Amino acid sequence: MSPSKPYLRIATEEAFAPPEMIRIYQKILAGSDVDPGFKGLMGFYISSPSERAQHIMRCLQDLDQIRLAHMDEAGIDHQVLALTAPGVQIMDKATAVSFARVANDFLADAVRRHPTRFTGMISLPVQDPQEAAKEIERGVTRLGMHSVVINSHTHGEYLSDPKFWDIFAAAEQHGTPIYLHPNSLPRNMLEPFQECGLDGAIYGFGVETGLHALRIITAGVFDRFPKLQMIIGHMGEALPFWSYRLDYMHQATVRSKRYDSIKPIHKKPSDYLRENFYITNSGVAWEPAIKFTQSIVGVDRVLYAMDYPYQYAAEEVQLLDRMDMSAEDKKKFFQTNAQKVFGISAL
Ligand code: 1DF
Ligand code: MN
Repeated sequence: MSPSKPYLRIATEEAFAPPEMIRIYQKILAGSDVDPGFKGLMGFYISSPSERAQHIMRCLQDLDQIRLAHMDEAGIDHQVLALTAPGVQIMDKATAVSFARVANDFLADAVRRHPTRFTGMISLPVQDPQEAAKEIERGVTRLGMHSVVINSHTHGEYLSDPKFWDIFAAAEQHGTPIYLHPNSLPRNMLEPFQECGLDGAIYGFGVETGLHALRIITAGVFDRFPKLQMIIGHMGEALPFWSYRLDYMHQATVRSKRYDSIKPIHKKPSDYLRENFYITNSGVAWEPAIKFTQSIVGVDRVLYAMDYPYQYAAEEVQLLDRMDMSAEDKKKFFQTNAQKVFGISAL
């Protein structure tokens, strides 16, 4: 590598959508009793004539020339790709099981075409935890993938429910970290966010995904699966900033025996953040927040992400290049942490 290029830039929360998935989404959107959060999110992107929506739809469906040109333009050497939210989790169970395989095969093909540019995350039919566990195995052994993406809740259900824990068992067994990515808000949470236009990436996504990660922690998932690793974007969905209060109030709540649903766990909530989570800066090209998060979870656990194509901003890359941070830590942030977490071999 030349001295002018002291690290490669690996972006770790980058979205794609096979055209066939858009057709499935169109069918769901044309049905009755459509999930209102899904309608507000994917209904918008698929049908809006706005320049932003049309551009995003085009970029999502391209895993060749358009995307590679944008990566070159912004200086992104490598993308870690995830089926865009909500992925297969909005589908009925049978469609989710069959289409997850199609989407993972589609992604594996793109990685085979551009092995030095793309790495894939395995999509899961969370609706069927046993099939999801099998898909992790297939993704690892047949498709050469080493990480998993789950788009937060599935029809309003959370992974804190032990009925989903076969997924955690498989992820721990195969050493595949799970990227807990946002989804549109579930029905029972949507209204107070949507009526003021704050349900999406501006705020609602972070609130709901942060809640989900916290539910996983307080349910004792990491006591049961201590080697399990998760990844959360958007600067940890603000959880690092909450750490002190979470730790204090968690022990106070447990001791007061106020809720049956919040039982003692082995460690403090922030200990799990430090030991079981990686955090990406997707959507947050902001030096103080990145450094604060590094100070909470350590420089080995904070990674770069762009959130292409939803936040394609080449100038943010330059901004982050100029962060006042040691060369060693900056290389961890942009490159080597991602290589380790996502099992990236070809660069
Ligand atoms: C948006 C943002 C959409 C993110 C996404 O997937 C997404 C958005 C549908 O702005 O509507 O992944 N994001 O992660 O911030
Ligand atoms: Mn995203």
